[in-house]
Amino acid sequence: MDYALRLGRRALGTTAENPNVGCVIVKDGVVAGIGWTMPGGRPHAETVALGMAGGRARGATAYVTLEPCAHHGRTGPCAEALLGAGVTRVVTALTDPDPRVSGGGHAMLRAAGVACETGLMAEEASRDMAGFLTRIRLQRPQVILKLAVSADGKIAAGPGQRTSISGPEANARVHLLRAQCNAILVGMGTVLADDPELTCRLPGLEARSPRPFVLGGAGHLPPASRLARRGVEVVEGPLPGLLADLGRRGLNTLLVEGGARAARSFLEAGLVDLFLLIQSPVTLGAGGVDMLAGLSLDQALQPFALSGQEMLGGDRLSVYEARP
Ligand code: AOF
Ligand code: ZN
Repeated sequence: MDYALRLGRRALGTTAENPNVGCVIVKDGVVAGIGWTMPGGRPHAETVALGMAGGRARGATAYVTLEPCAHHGRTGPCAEALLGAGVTRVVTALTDPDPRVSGGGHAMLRAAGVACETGLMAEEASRDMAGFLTRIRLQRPQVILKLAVSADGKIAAGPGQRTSISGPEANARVHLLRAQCNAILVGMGTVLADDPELTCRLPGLEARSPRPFVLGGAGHLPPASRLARRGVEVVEGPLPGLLADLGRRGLNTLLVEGGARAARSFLEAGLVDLFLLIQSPVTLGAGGVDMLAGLSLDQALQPFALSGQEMLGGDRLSVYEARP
């Protein structure tokens, strides 16, 4: 299952509105086939793994990170494909909350006499597929807030000044995160101050840039800005309605990259699921721009629990998960 989860993670950010599922087929202790959900959401992971396994799937065990689907979509149900290939045991991490599946895949397999267990590495799978799970359960994308701040809690040396705060290792991690998210959003203040591009610039992953959005309100999008030239959507209005709209459009994950006012709005609305705080050792001084536009970090972190910390070069990344 650990291997299947790793395979599923390769597809992060590429499968919306589908989840990023991984599948490993094992016959007599040997891996016979592997697969993950293909870009755009089809073929599903099981179909890919069965294709590789061929006749070796007969009598094999399939490890799948999500319950095999039971509905007729663009192709037949994966549960049926597993049965057709002669798989005799299926182990899954999670039940699929999609109302079209929701236990139906497991039931179909059991009814046909397949040994079927679920719940293996469920916690890890819930983290990996949090985007899809959040969209199905809350009808909105999972919101990941990322902020890079100085040792004294500033995001820029002064108002309107583009300031680089974190080092190359942290920046590379942020670009990987962009590749793994469906959409990215910044406030108009950040567009005016930084003129960001919001693309993934990791070698080989350039095609995986998330769809860009700007939260309007403070001024207009300058026609000569990088985002205007790329084509960006300016969105406005109360955040819950805005997120519901992104959810209806099939986006599983939204990365909010600042600035201070956008971060504060999402935090105050209780709409941040994952808060990634990058703290650099540099000091910007009293003239710097406060990281949360007046909201204290202690207060902002109240609804979160620290779930991990690591050093990225000289910068510290702290991961906070919203408490359920
Ligand atoms: C699986 N394996 O790899 C994925 C699954 O629109 P469709 O027909 O592609 O179906 C989408 C639904 O299928 C999606 O909402 C989720 O319930 C399931 N995704 N299922 O067995 C996979 N990606
Ligand atoms: Zn399927």
